[in-house]
Amino acid sequence: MLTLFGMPGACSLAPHIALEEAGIPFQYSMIRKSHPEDRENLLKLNPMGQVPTLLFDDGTVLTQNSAILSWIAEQVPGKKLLPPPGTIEHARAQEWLSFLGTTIHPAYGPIFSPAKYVSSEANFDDVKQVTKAKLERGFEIVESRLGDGPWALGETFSVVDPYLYVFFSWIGVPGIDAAKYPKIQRHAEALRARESAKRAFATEKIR
Ligand SMILES: N[C@@H](CCC(=O)N[C@@H](CS)C(=O)NCC(=O)O)C(=O)O
Repeated sequence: MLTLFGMPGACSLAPHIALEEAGIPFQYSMIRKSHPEDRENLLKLNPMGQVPTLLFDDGTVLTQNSAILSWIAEQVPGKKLLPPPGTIEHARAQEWLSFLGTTIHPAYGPIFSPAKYVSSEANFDDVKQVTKAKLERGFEIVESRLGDGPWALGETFSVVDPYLYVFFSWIGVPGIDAAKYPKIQRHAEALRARESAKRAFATEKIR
């Protein structure tokens, strides 16, 4: 059986929800921050020591959200978790995955771990403020791109949606007011109401 390595509420929540949506059998292996052996084991599979990491029965390992989310969607074409390859709609979905993974996600880095970005503690607040502004700009772009929804791609739910949800769910950490983004808020509420999300939240013991 597939094993998804994840941390509660981390970006690995996106493929967790996507696997639940797809109905692909899998087990969830929780990486616990308080258990260094969990990370040691993860490092044997993924040299970055990061989640999500997907382990197949034959020992194959797949990392990176965009690759994992795309793989999941492609296993169950009938569920339309991505538009058909070769279409502009598919390219649009990839555009969303890239934007979220390369613009929104990294902007949280200095907010969660400023010491990885600047050496002097005196600069921590500064780097956090700079990246907070980047995040606000990023979410403004997302807000302007969300049409009438309810989903990122319009009327059809896709693997883009849990990915967007995860990053919006962290918005309070840098102290950004979620109410500035009513469309993304509506999207988050719709996502939270899905059975797949409820099952993933229960497994990760998050709300
Ligand atoms: N580019 C990777 C980033 C993965 C990532 O940053 N994962 C975080 C959780 S959201 C993590 O594992 N952090 C722990 C660490 O870096 O040690 C992806 O898209 O999958």
